[in-house]
Amino acid sequence: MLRGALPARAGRRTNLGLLVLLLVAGGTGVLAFGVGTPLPSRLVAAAHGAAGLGLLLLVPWKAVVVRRSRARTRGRRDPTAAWGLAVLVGLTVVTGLLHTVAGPGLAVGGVALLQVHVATAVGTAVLLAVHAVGSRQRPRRGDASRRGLLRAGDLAVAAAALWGAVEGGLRLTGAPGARRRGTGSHERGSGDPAAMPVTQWFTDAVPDDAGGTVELVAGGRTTRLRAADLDRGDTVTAVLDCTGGWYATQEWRGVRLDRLLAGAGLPEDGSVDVVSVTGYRRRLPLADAGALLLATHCAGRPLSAGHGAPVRLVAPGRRGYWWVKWVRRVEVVDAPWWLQPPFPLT
Ligand code: HEM
Ligand code: HEM
Ligand SMILES: Nc1nc2c(c(=O)[nH]1)N[C@H]1C(S)=C(S)[C@@H](COP(=O)(O)O)O[C@H]1N2
Ligand SMILES: [Mo]
Repeated sequence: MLRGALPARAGRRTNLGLLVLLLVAGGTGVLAFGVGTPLPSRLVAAAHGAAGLGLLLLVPWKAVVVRRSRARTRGRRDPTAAWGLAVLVGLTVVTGLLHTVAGPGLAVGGVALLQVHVATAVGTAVLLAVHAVGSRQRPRRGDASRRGLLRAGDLAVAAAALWGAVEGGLRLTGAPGARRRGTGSHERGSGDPAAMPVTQWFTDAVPDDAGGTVELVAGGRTTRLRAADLDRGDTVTAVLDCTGGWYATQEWRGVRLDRLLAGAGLPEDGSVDVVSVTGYRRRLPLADAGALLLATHCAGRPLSAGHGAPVRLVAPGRRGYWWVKWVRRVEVVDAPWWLQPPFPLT
């Protein structure tokens, strides 16, 4: 890709390069929201950054494609979708980069930059489908030849180098982004829950009254527990890492789920539904019960209303959207945990 004269190389391979980079960026972006453990999330975020930034490398080549296309098809092809795509891709890259450099404080009209990033990425996917399906650029056997793969390799190396340069630049300048977690999240309010953001998934809001009891449904029996009964002194230090781009390390206190469920006669490989008074819910594997906590306290103080009082789930190693707040019901079920939407819909 990066060898030889520009115009001679511009064309089908440029478009296919853009397609692959966009697919990798989109795929790793969604994956980044699914993984919460340090090494996998770091690898996913690095691949995401390299693919997204790599698009910039192909701009000079694509400019040639665009000029040729305009000369050839003048007036016969509606270019609206193509230029809309250009605008959305540009916004996606800029918002991603700004979030990476400066952190989750930046917002456009009250909407966090990372949410704008995801929204423009979704728009990009739609217009890309329109643009690419109409374009009839198909891979050819030659693309997988030694030379074809070498060119693809050049692009991958250059994209990784560009990502490395951005990372190096963050370190050198001491920008906030230099201190972000493997997931790309920036630290906010560790050890100080009052300084930690209160965040809802876009479908939910803080309830007026979260009640004071939790319904436990297991082994055919329903038990109603007062929140105070759930403060059994089990503690865990865990990182709450929101897909909105911030994280905080806190000490949580309450009762471990395996202790709570002990003796209930549980299914071998069942799951547990954790349901909020708001209807928000997540299903987790029972096998994880020993690592999950129903928390009543954070940093030694009762949870605030915003942070899930009276009871919330603490799910170490999982992204924030698993940490159900205002828990009303905990129910053991036979269904597998993956039988649910990958991201909350209610
Ligand atoms: C067309 C698709 C996309 C493109 C071109 C793109 C591009 C980018 C770029 C250039 C960055 C800055 C990376 C860096 O400087 O290291 C970034 C960051 C990020 N993007 Fe995307 N993105 C896309 C889709 C998505 C989607 C769908 C999601 C989530 C559902 C997502 C989540 C993120 C996150 C969490 C970061 C911060 C990562 C970090 O700080 O290391 N992106 N993106
Ligand atoms: C970053 C993503 C992309 C952007 C911003 C983009 C933008 C554009 C623009 C503005 C044009 C000129 C349209 C006109 O004024 O006539 C164009 C032409 C074209 N694009 Fe893309 N494009 C992208 C990715 C792709 C991909 C992934 C493919 C195919 C796999 C593709 C295939 C084509 C083809 C074949 C033409 C020439 C059309 C013709 O000559 O009739 N593009 N693109
Ligand atoms: N009931 C309910 N629980 C929820 C959410 C929600 O919208 N509703 N949002 C989740 C998300 S996305 C995150 S990041 C954390 C945020 O917890 P915090 O507001 O205590 O910081 O709560 C999780 N639990
Ligand atoms: Mo979140």
